[in-house]
Amino acid sequence: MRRALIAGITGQDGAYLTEFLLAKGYEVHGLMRRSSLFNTDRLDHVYRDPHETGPALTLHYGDLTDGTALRRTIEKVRPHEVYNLAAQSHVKVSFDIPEYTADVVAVGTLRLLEALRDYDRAGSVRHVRYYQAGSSEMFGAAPAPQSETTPFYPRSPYAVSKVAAHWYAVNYREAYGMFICNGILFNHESPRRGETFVTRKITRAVGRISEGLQGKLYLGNLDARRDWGFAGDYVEAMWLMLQQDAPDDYVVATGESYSVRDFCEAAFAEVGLDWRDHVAFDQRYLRPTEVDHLLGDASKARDRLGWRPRVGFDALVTQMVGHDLDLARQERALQGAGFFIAARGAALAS
Ligand code: NAP
Ligand code: G4F
Repeated sequence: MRRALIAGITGQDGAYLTEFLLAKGYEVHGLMRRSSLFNTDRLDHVYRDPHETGPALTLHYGDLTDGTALRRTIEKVRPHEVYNLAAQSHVKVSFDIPEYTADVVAVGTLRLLEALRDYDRAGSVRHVRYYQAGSSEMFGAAPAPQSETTPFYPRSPYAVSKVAAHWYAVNYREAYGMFICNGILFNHESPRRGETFVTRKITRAVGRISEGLQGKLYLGNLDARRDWGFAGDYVEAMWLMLQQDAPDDYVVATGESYSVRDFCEAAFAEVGLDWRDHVAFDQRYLRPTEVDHLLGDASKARDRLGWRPRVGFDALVTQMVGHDLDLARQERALQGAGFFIAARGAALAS
C-alpha cells in the first residue's frame, strides 16, 4: 500500500487531496497543528475512529516551525509521497505577520526538505516523491499570461516566501537528486475555501444577504483579475506530477481570468440580486502592493500530464453559492429557534 504524508491536511486542498488519495487506495497521514478548538472540520467526514476500524487516515501533531517533529513524523510514517501544502496562505495577512509567514512558508519548506534529505540518505531504496505547493502569486507583477518560463516578480511577503520555497525545492532536486516537483497553481476555490478569501467571502455574503442575515458586503479592489479554478480538479494535478518518470515544475490553471467585480456580478445573479445594491468599498481590504492580473498558461500540464480543468467559472460560482445559501438557511432556522449567531471574524481586515 502506498503511503502519503500531507502537511496542511486540514486546509482546503488538504481535504480534497485526502479524499482523492483515499479513493486511490493510499494510506494517508496528515500533519496538523494543535489548536484550542477542533480544526478538522474539512476532514471529519473521512476520518474513522481507529478503535473501530483500521486507520486509512492518520493524523499527527506537527508544525512547519518544528523541525524535530517533522523528522520524527517522517521516520514514523515512512511515506512514499510527501505533499507540502502547509502555509500561512493569506496574502493580505502576510503584510501584518511577515516574519511568521516567512518562517512557515520559506523556512518551513526548508525544514521539511532537510528532514526528507536525511531520511532519503539513510536508506538505499527510499526516494520519496515530494510536491511543493507553489503559487501564481510568485508571478505577481509579471504581465499575463504567465507560464513556467515567466520570471517571478512577487508583490507580498507571502509571495516572496513562496519564491524562496520554490527555489529551495529546485536546489534540493539539483543538488541531491531528490524527486521534487513544484506545482505553480493559480487560484482555486470551492465550498471549503477559507471565508476570508474573496470568492468565499462573496458567496457567504450572497447567501446571508439573500436570507436577510447581513446588510452589506464590504470589499477592497474590485478590478483585480484572477484565474479561478476548482480545488477538487487541482489536487489531481498535484498527484499526476508525482507519478511521472522525472520530476519537473508545472503551471496549473484554467486559462481564463475574471475580475472580482465579475465574480460579484455572477454570484449575486445566482440569487436574483444586483451586486451593485449590496457591495460597498472599504479601503482596509486594499493591499500595500496589489497583483493586478493572473492568467495561467497550463499547456505543459495539459500536454505532459494530460491534466485539464473540469469545472469552469460559471459552475464554480453556482456550486459555491448553492452551498452557502444552504448554510445561510440553516443559520436563519437556528436564529428562528432563538439561537444567537455572531458574524464571524467581522473585525478582521482580510
Ligand atoms: P489553506 O486552506 O489556508 O490551508 C493551509 C494549511 O496549512 C492548513 O491545514 C493550515 O492549518 C496549515 N498550516 C498553516 N500554518 C502551518 C504551520 N505553521 N505548520 C503546519 N501547518 C500549517 O490553504 P489552501 O488553499 O488549502 O492551499 C494549500 C497550499 O497551496 C498552501 O501552501 C497555499 O499557499 C498554496 N496555494 C493555494 C492556492 C489557492 O488558490 N488555494 C493557490 C496557489 C497556492 P490550520 O487548518 O490549522 O490553519
Ligand atoms: O481571494 P484573495 O485573498 O486571493 P489571492 O490574494 O489571489 O491569494 C490566493 O491565491 C493565491 C494564488 O494566486 C494563493 F497563493 C494564496 O494562498 C491565496 O489562496 O484575493 C483575490 C483578489 C485580490 O486582488 C484582492 O485584493 O481579491 C481582491 N479583494 C478585493 N476585496 C479581496 C477583497 N480579497 C480579500 N481576501 N478580501 C476582500 O475583501
